[in-house]
Amino acid sequence: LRLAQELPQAIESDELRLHYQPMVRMKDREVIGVEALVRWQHPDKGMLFPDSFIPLAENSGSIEALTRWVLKAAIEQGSRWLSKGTRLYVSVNISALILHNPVFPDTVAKLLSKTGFPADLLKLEITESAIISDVVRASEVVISLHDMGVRVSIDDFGTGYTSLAYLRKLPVDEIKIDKSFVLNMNTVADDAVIVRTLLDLARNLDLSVVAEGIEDINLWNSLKELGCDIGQGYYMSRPIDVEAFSEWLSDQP
Ligand code: G
Ligand code: G
Ligand code: MN
Ligand code: NA
Repeated sequence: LRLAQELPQAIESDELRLHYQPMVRMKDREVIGVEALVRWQHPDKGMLFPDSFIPLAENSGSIEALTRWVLKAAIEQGSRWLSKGTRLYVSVNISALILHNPVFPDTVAKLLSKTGFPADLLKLEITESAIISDVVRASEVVISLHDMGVRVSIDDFGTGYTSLAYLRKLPVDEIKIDKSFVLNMNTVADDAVIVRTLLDLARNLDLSVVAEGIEDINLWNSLKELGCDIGQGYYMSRPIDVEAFSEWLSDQP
């Protein structure tokens, strides 16, 4: 409760940070984007992870301000990279509440026009449950974002119940296969079947696929062989701060 009360002030006084995890095109190992993941550098408690404060933000009305802060920071960082000749898309996680807010596309449009950041370098990760819980509102928002050129990705794919009809009707660009399936695909036959089925589904619907949770080279090789488009996971890098990320990037062959 105390944390929830502290959050608005923490956002104001810039206690939030972004960490970045690379997203790698599997066919040629090119780093093409990052997922931006928020942390709270709390003055007493140290670095807090999103699972400990995103739900509080959602329940206490701070999620709008938090999302705005994250989007602005991610877009500004993407712009800094771009101005140095590093073209990376930035992918931002969006809560259900935000996805159901009809003014959200306008917020995004304003942030993009202020910075001049290309809309097609911004990706928004939404969950299946956020779509299902209010299909009508979510569709309107997703359609507006798509019309602006912003990319939309379905996060944690396979864990929810998105009907195929929605996947086909909504202008979604990509699915992210949840790490719970990826992590054990080389040891649990059912998980391998699920991953292959999701890859087939995505291909048939002309969607790009990200596999998250690639923790070792065997998972990398299996997914590459299956034709997965983009990989993300500890095998390449954990989420790290911007300085560490720049260093990591310059070490890539
Ligand atoms: O590495 P990690 O602990 O960052 O992420 C844990 C969870 O927090 C993930 O499910 C991720 O989607 C979520 N998350 C991370 N950053 C944000 C954010 O800026 N907004 C929202 N809504 N969720 C986030
Ligand atoms: O739900 P979402 O996909 O937004 O969450 C991303 C989360 O996955 C973050 O908490 C991030 O730290 C975590 N993550 C990223 N790569 C790996 C990985 O290879 N293994 C595991 N176990 N978690 C990962
Ligand atoms: Mn995500
Ligand atoms: Na996920």
